[in-house]
Formats: sequence, structure tokens, C-alpha cells
Amino acid sequence: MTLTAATRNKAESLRDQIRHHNYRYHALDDPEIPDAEYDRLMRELQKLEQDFPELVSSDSPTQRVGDVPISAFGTVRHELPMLSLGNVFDEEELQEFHRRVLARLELGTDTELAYAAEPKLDGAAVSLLYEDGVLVRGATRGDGSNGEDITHNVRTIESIPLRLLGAGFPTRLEVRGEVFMPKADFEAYNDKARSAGEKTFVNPRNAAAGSLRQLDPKLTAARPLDMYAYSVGIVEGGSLPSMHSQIIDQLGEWGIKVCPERRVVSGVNACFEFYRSIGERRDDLSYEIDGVVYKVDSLKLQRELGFVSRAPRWAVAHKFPAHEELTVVEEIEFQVGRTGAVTPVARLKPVFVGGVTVSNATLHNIDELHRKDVRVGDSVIVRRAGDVIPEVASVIVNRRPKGTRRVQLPKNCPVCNSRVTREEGETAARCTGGLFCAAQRTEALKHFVSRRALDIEGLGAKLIEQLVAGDRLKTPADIFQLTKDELRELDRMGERSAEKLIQSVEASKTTTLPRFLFALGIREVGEATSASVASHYGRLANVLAATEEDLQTVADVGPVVAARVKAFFSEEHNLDVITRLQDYGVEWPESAPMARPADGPLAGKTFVITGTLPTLTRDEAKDLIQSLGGKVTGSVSGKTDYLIAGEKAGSKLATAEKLNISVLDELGLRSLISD
Ligand code: D41
Repeated sequence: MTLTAATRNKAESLRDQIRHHNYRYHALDDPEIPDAEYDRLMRELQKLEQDFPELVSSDSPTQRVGDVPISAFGTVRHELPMLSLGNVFDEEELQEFHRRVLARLELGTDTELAYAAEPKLDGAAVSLLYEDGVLVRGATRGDGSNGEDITHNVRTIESIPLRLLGAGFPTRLEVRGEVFMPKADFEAYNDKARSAGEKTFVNPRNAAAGSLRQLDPKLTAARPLDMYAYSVGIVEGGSLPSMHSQIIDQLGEWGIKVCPERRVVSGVNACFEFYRSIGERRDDLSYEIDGVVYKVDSLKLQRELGFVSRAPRWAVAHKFPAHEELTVVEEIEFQVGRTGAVTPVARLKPVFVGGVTVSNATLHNIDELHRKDVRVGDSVIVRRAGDVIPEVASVIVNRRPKGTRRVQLPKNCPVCNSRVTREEGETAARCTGGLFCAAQRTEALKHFVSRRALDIEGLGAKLIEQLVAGDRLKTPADIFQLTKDELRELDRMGERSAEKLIQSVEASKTTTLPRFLFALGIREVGEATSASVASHYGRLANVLAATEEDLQTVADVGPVVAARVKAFFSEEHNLDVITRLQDYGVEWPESAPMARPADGPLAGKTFVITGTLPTLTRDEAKDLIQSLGGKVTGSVSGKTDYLIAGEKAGSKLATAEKLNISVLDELGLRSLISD
């Protein structure tokens, strides 16, 4: 092969791109492209440099992974460089890695070498220096040679011990590991940011890296971060075991958190088996991983193997399919849900991500769409992790074509043309068409027949859409008037399927009160709330008769849910549907309402709880009061006897004071009970 000018230019262009992305990733914590795309650029460059070694220059990004950090933090020079990890993407590349290891060690090709196998956490690598067992310094990995001093921030992470436990540790010990934000905390953080109209994190890794680099440690402290150790650096004034796996175990005994999913496996096939088994459980793990890592377990063999250009020859990362990929937005549409919420959805050029082909991604709500400023034609990163709905994580603004336009919230419903409005303080825009809107009707019906509601098997989404379009279904009650003959006239509906459907409609008539309440699709009333309301009132008549105030005495029901329930049952057409459903034979066993002690020490008294109490949660306080015969409601009024106020009590406290209502703290409540 001859080296042409075109190839030379290609290599230079790849280097420029990679340098740019290194800067975005390492210095700005704001990567522009998904890792998978970065890996492809890097591999393309590596391939070129392999084919044409004369192309390799000492400043090529292949010769150094990462980039010098630029920041307001002090610099820490890593006395021993923090190495990087090579990648393999399939079984063949893994076999090749293993063959190279055996060949270098001059071991036979059938040697069952011991590897330490561990999940590869997707967070931020850090170094923790302990002197005489005391944490004296924390640093980011940076480019591996120089990191940033983040001592104040790592000190706020609860699972990082400020002092090692036990004894026998080297006088200087550098622990290396990965700081991460657990998936559930990441989702909760983003949900909260989204409803507050604030910027969200693109993924848990960014959340961890961004949190570690807060200038104010108080901000880091407020982020739910955790860490697992994966190796050591400096070891002076003492010694450690001779196997990697034993060193990690030892760190665990000194109080450092280590990953519980680690295993020592024998041979390359066992490595692959580990990869498969972790891959199966990937979505169930509480933290995000992007692969697994195999390390030759023996330190003696590690030393023999050494490293090339900053990556050890004795370790490799085996990557999982990416959770983030690059694609193009072909269209932005607005979908109307069961409760009328109008949600922007991106139609995408299909892309394989997280193990499936994705062609739609949610944009959550109009504010989020505007904050990210996603436009038709944009190159975007889609993210699909676990069972989370695929979402547009970010836009690559500098790849935006000319002539794109900002997307506006439609003034009218795309389905029924009713006005679209936004209530004060709500993130969702809503179609005002109610059940007149075919989309809301369709979604309400899908919900009504779903597995956790009336569970009508065979009445799928496509069928409901057909029946709504043909005006055969307007309300859930109409389902029970469908006849076999009219079903048979529908597309793809044979005699037998029609027969079976009629049977499952018939079977669904015998249900339970919690299912029935849930099936009605009252806003904010999910499965748990339905169950709670059902067991509180025992029979539907009691639910219908309950006042808003009384509804608030149900466990987990606050003022918002109580208002939604009351509003639903105040609508004449909803009551009509319920009557018709019962007329057609929908039934459930009824029971007596939950016993409410009428003679407890708090009988006849109405309480409101606000703020944070020192030892009880609000629900615990509510249970306590109710178990003693008291009533708990959500808002302060003339009927309130006591306000139980904890820390950060707000407007309710002011109202109570204005109305001259007795205010007690938790201690006051307890003494009221013991009187
Ligand atoms: O969980 C990880 N992210 C992880 C990263 C791990 N389990 N082990 C690792 N081992 C190494 C060597 C083999 C170099 C000690 C690593 C990393 N390195 C690593 N993390 C970031 C760059 C390299």
C-alpha cells in the first residue's frame, strides 16, 4: 500500500476531531458525541497508523489518551501514571488479547490463566491518597499524568472513608477507583431538574464527573455519589498481596468500597461467560456499566507483561453495546396522551442503541425541547438505557444544517384541533378536548383494558385504534356492547379471534375495586393510590361520597390527588360511564371500610402536618395520628385543630398562625398522645 495525500489528510482530520472531542470530554465535561462514535474515530485512526506507521507522530492522540485538564482546580501530578485501558468489542478480539498475553508470557496456548474479572463502571476515575491511613488528597485522573485536586469534593462522598479501618496498611497508599452516580439517583435528579426547568445531565457518567468538579464542595455533597476501588497506585511503607483480586479484597477490609460483582475466572472462555452473565444483568445493576474489565490476576505476570503507550498489556475492557448513539432527527411531532398531555416526540433515522433499533425518542416536554433546542435535521445523541424510554440526550449544535427552525408548541391539538393550554406551574401542555379527542379516548381505552387494569386480553392497541376511528368505541362502557358479528368485520379478525375476544371481555367483568379504580384513569391515581383508596373505603359508593377533605385522610393521598379524585367523580359523564359499566355486569367484591378507631385519644380532632419532623416521616406521623382516631388532612382551614410543624414549614404555618390554630412540633404531638 502506498501512502497518498488523501490518506495523510484523512489521518490529520481524524486527529483534529479526536483532539476536539478530548477537550470537550476532559476539560469541559461536556462531550459532544457519544462514546461509541469517539471509539470509532479512534479506531479508524489507529488502523491508518497501523497500516502506515510513517503516519504516527508523537503528538497523535493515539499516543496519549485524554488531554491536559484546564480548570480552576490545582493540578496533581500522578507519581505513577494512571494508565488507560484498551478495548475489545467482540469475542474474536478478546481471543486475540488472550493469545497475545500467553505468547508474551511464553505460555502454551491452552494455559488456563487466572483473570480478575469485574464490571466496568461508567463514572469518573479518581485517585485517593492515604497517608498513615488518613485521606490526604483526592484527584481526578485527568490525562493520566496530571489530574485535578478535588480533595474537598471527594471528602463529601460518604462511602469514601476519611480514615482507613483496621491496621496493617502501607504508610502511603494510593487507592484508585471509579466515582459514579447510581442509576436511580441519576433518574431522580434529572426528573427533579426537568420539573424545575433546569438543565439535566446527559448520562450518569457526566453526572458523576460534573458533580466532582463543582467549585463549591457543598454542591458535590448534595449529589448522591458512590465509589468502587479498582486498583492501587503508590504503595510505600508496607506491602500488599501478590494477586490483584486479593488486593481489592484487602482494600474492602480497610473500609474502601469495592464492587461486589468481581470474580476470579480461569481462562478466556470463563471471561466470556462472565461478560455474558453480567450483560444479562446489566439493566438490573444499580449502577451504569459500559462493559467488563479482565486483568491478569498475578502481579508478577503483570510486571512481565508491562505496558504499551500507557495501556497495560495485562488488562482489557470488553465493551457492551452502547447506550448512546448518534442519529438525525427527521421529524418532531406532538403526541397526545390519556390525560391530554401533549408531548413532543422526535422521529429519528433508525439507529441501533442499547440492543434495539430506535426510531422514536421522547423530548419529555416543551420546556425541555426548548432548553435543548432540538430541531428537525439536527444530529443528536439518543440514549436508551435499560427499560427507560429512549430520549434525545443532546444536540450536536455545530452539525446543524442551514435553515432549521425552532419548534413551537402547537396552539391546537394535532388530533382533535381543540385548544392546547398550559396550567400555571405545570410542565405539561394539555389538549382541552377531553374525551372528545380521539387520542385521549384511545389512550384512555388502552389504559382501561391494560393488564393491571381490567386486563382484557386480545383487545390490543391496533384494534382499539380501529374501533375508535370507526366510532364504535367512545367510552370504556362501549367495550361491553361489542358483538361478535361487528368484530368479525374488522381487519385481520377471524371467527375464532372474535369469539376469544368476546370471551375475554366477558371474563373481565369480574374484577376488583382497586383494578376498577385504576382502570378509570383518574389523573395522578396510579396502582398504589387505587389500592389505598379501595382498602380505605371498601366500596365504590363510599369513594363517590367522600369529600376532598376526607380523601386526604387516605394513606398517600394529599391535596392534589384528593382534588383530582373529587373532580373526576363530579363529572356527570364519568358517573354515566360507571353506571353503564355496572349495568353491563362489571362487578367486584365490596368490603367494609377500614376500621377507624372512633374512640382513640385523638378522636374528633383534625390535624395537618407540614415541614420535616425530626424522627417521623410525614406518612408515619399520619399513620400514628390515624391509629389513635385522629383525622389528617392536607390543607389548613377553620376545621383544623392542630398543625404539626417540622423544620422548613412554609405557608401552612403562616395560615395556621393567622387562624389561631394550635401549632405543635413532634414532641408536642407525642405529649398530646401520652396525655
Ligand atoms: O470500572 C472501571 N471503570 C475500571 C476502570 C475498572 N474496573 N478497572 C480499571 N482498571 C484499570 C487498570 C487496569 C489500568 C488498572 C479501570 C481503569 N484502569 C481505567 N479507568 C479509566 C481509565 C482507566
